[in-house]
This record gives sequence, C-alpha cells and structure tokens, in this order.
Amino acid sequence: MSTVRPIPTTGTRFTRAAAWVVGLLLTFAVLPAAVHPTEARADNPIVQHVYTADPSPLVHNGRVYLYTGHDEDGSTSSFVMKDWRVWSSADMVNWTDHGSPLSLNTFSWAADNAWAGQAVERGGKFYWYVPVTVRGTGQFAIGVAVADSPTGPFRDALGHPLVENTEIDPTVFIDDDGQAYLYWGNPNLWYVKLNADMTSYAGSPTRIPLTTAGFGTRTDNPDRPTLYEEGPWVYKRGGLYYIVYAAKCCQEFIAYSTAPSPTGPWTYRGTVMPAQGNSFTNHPGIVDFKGNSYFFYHNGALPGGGGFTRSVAVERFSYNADGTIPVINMTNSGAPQADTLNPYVRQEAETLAWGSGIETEWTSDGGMNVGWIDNGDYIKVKGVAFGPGASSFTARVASASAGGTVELRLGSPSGTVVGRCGVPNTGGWQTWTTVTCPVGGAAGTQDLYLRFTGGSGYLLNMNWWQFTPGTS
Ligand code: FUB
Repeated sequence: MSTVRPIPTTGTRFTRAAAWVVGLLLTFAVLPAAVHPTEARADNPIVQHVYTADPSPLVHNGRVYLYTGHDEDGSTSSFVMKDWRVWSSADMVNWTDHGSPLSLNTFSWAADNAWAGQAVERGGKFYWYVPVTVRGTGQFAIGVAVADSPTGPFRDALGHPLVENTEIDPTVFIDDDGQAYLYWGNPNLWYVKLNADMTSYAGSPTRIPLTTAGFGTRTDNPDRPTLYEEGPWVYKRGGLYYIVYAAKCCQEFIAYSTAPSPTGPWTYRGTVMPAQGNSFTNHPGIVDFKGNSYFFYHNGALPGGGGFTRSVAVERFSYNADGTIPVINMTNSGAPQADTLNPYVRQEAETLAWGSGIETEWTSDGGMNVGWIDNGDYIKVKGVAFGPGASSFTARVASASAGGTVELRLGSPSGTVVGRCGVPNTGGWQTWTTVTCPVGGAAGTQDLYLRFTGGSGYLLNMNWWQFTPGTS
C-alpha cells in the first residue's frame, strides 16, 4: 500500500520532484528534535502512541474534537496512510483516544492515501471530507462521510466521490448565512458552494486566482509563482475571512491571506508558523475554545518522527488587535491547560496528556482500552483536581498474564505514591474486573501518573478509572 505523493502533471514535474528530494533530504538531514517521553518533557505533540498528521479541530458541546490522519509506523520514504483518527479534549491537554471511525475501507471506491481532511457539524450530523485516490484511476478525489456523533461511526454519504479533479486537502466553511463552501487544492486552489445537505454542490468548482497579491510571491519555482501549496483552512472572524495554508515546498511553512468575502479577493498577510519541526509538510487548523484561540499543526518531533511519521501539536495564541495572526512557533510545552480534570467521575484510561510505552485498542467492555503495558510504562493525566482529598481509586482492568500493580504517583513517574492497586490475572485481555485500593495524600490539583509495575511481558489492560472523594 506504500505510495508516494504524485507529482502534478501540469508542467511542474521537475521542480516538484526536486522539491520532494529536498524534503526527503530534510527529513533525514535535520537532527530530530526528538521528544523523549520522560518526566522532564511537556505535552506536545499531543498524541504519543501513534503518529498523527493533518489536524482538523472541531468544537462541539464543550469539547474540542480533533480529526487527524494517521502515518503508519516506520515509513521513511512515502506516506503510508490508511485510516483517520479522532481525539477529543475538554482542556486542550488531556486527550481521549476515540480510535479510527473512518478508513479507506469506508469508501468502496477508494484505493489508497487517506490524506488531509476536515470534519464539520451541521444540523446534528457530522460530515468528514477527505481526499483519497480512486480505485482504477489512481487519481485523487474527495469523498464525504457522515455520522450522527462526532466520534462516528462514519459511513460513506454518497457511495462515490463528491468532487473528482485530482486535487487534495478539502476544508469546509459554513458562513453566517448558512451557505457552506468546500475549498481544496494542490497545485491549484478551488472552491464550490455546497448545498444544505452538505453532500452535493451547486454549479461547477471555481478556480481561485493564485495571484502574488493574494498568496505571496514564490521565487524558487517558476511553475508556482505564489506561496500557496496545499492544506487550506478557511474561517471567519470579526467579519474578515481567513485562509490559512501550507506555503512553499519543501519544507513548508504556514501562511495566511484574508478577504472581505468567502470568495475573495484574497490579500496575502504573511507567516503564521515558520518552517520548523523535522517534517517537510505542515498543515493548519484553527479554533476558538473556552475563550482562547488555538493553532494546530504537525511536525516530526516524536522519536522515530520525520516527514512520513508526523505528530499533531497545538499552541495557544492571541490575535493582534487589528485581527492579524502573530507568528507562532512550535513548542514542546504546547497549550496551557484550559480546565482541570475531575477524578471523581469515570475517566477513560485512554484520556491522557502523555503516554509512555502504552497503546490503545477497541475493547469488548465498551469504547477503547489502554493495553500493551510493560513494567515501567505510565500514563500522565495533567491537572487533576482532587480538592480536599481522595480516599480510594477504582479501575476497570483485565489481564491474561500474572497482572501487575498500578502505582498512583503525583508530579512525575517517580513522584510521591498515593496508592497502589494490584491487578490479578482475570482470565483474558478482554476479561474485565473492577479493582479498588485505598488512597492517601492526593489533594489539590496535581499531575497524576498511573505507573505500571510487575514482571516481564505485558501486565494488564485498563479501560477506565475513578477516584472516590474523602480521606482514607
Ligand atoms: O498527509 C498527506 C498530505 O501531506 C496532506 O494531504 C497534505 O496536506 C500534507 O500534509
């Protein structure tokens, strides 16, 4: 299933290919700004147990849902992308893994290349627009999947592509008057007005003029005189329309343009994020959430990361008073926590700020569980509001081995132990039981570490956990 991104056929073959070689060299030449999952590290990139790419955030009912692509492990020379992933958070720091409710298999007509998409909500339904290559032709087209919940399951809304013109990276914007627009493209930039059903459109796709006034001047590629490359993200703020996009190639940076209407005319406004981060691509997504603005992007910062093994990260930012976007740099710390986490309601084990050594999977117990846990692995849950104190800890666990111990530590993986819960062999990795143990000394707002200890091999799986308030 390994593919390389096709080189556009419209007279750009040499320069685009050359740019890709530069991108590949960059992937291998730049020393990885490796994120080592130790206690000294903060919480960017936001997912550590799989590689993620091409972020698309959506705010819904007090949570931000993050739709991403998924780079398969170990790919070093081409994109290997077969499915998309969903994550969500109430605080921008602790992210819940909702698995993969959309894959190439969802579209019977799709062959390969689960590339950059965007999900939007309308009328209680969730529409996820994605580019894939089409079975038979091998050309890119844009499909649309629909679901009744932000986490899916998603189904093919049409049974065929929505738009098919060999170009990629759909983004959808719904204006205040209810008119929805689909934008996409590389090497061109297109838009079409979507009908209210969100799965059909009126008229024909329109090519947006890529002028240097609108999209900046590129000097190193005669076939692409403007900076626009791919990955558009369109939104409106204070009456001004913004299009943020990957610019130049390769290494891409993030640039933006603004316009007085959703169809232009666009004016180039400059850099949002410089070329950084050990990946020759980047991809923007912007939302407001709980009173702040957030910029999502991707880089190659995790161990093993690079141009084909990317990871989504987030930064908080503030618009300048005139509505311009400041230059945003990649950080290892990421966005500040927007809210505390309540330990006295059930929390999914796959809700975490940082995971070391763990993986996730679908569980017969409902939802997802954390698994593949070895001795010394841990989960960090940031900003846990214990208040006056907790008296006990309960977890839903399973084990087909000798089991292990869940150590509850504060502040770091080697921090103060406030409880220890033994997990027995339950008879299988999906044979679930509930264990409870006393807790002492957990008060105030703390970073909680669930650290797993035991013998060799996998120790246990965990589906969810919950503390009980009080003093033990
Ligand atoms: O992830 C595959 C492609 O790389 C996306 O479609 C582009 O936006 C770039 O990030």
